[in-house]
Amino acid sequence: MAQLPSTPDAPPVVLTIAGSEATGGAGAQTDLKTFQQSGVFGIAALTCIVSFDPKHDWNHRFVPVDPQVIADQLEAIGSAYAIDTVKIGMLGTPATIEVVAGWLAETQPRTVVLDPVLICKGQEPGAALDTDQALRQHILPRATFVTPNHFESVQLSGREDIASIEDLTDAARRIHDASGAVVLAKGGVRLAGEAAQDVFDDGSRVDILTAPKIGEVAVSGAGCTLAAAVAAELGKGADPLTAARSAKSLVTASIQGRISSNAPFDAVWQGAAG
Ligand code: PXL
Repeated sequence: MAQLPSTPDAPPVVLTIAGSEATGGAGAQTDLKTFQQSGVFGIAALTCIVSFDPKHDWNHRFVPVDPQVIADQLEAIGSAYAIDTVKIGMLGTPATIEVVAGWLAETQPRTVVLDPVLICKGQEPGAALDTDQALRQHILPRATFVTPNHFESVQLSGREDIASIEDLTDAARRIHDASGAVVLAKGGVRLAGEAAQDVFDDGSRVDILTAPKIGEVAVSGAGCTLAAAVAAELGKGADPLTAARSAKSLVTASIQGRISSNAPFDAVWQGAAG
């Protein structure tokens, strides 16, 4: 049977390559909700499954998806759609990174938004070292837009510490210089003051994005939402700074509308953006 062509106002297709976080506060679940809220057709390739352990302080139980199964998902996706815009979230192992880097090299998507998840709450720092190294070496050079949080900005910039917006601005520039990507470095609740400030640096201009801080505790899924919303906006054709601004306002609304559960952290709700 012949396929009907997509309607002229068909939404852009945006892919997330990310992990599942079973409670729906972060990861691929969050990315797909963000894509829906942003008006793009969201699809996902799962890299790992994270199940918090309520009996052990809600630590992460982490199970990687078999590298061949990741390759299979990407094969199915790439055969169905010409992928132009990708968001990359948690990859989790060097083997996963190898598969994803190979697929990016082969497919050459125009826009690659990287949320450089170096370590998740509850993960052993030591166990993550090889993964961090592989991410820097094989994925970061393929990113066109990168959204490090405070910890990731310290790691990726090589700075001793980031204690002020000036430090974060310097870190963003260093990460841009090292990667060539547009950088949106997030201060979040980690920088003192009334506002949640992020530094945007595309190599030619630097902007400080500011929104009122909502509480002093980080909410699960805010970083995933930001990167997914940037990808969605870029997929719809926005320029990087406009995409960053729209994404930040979606995150602010999603934090404002957060939901609580029996887990010790609240989860963002993108639907609150209306
Ligand atoms: O928030 C970072 C993150 C990303 N992806 C997955 C996660 C987490 C943190 O819990 O579980 C799958």
